Amino acid sequence: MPTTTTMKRTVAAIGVAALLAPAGYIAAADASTTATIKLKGVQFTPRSVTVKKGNAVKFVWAGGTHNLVGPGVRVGAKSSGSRVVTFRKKGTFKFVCQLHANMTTKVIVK
Ligand SMILES: [Cu+2]
Repeated sequence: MPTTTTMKRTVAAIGVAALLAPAGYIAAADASTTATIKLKGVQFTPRSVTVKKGNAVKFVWAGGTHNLVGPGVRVGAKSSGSRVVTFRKKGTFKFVCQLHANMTTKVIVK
């Protein structure tokens, strides 16, 4: 029987920390809010908005209970209020509500 030395080192360090790393935007109200996305029913309205780099998007809880999760943003479940998110980098940023399947929206920053 041959001796086999197997070094199985699974590097599974890719975890929550990486997923939660800020993607270039922070929650702040120091930029022009150029779009509003409502969380209502079982969906975001609209499903997509486009803003310019440096602008902000206001997420408004307009009906039902929802949380809001995106890169660098995590708001617990609630049924009213709002959150302004400023986008400082170009790209497409996806947001989800984990309480409702397929409840997603995206912010396209140009
Ligand atoms: Cu929801």
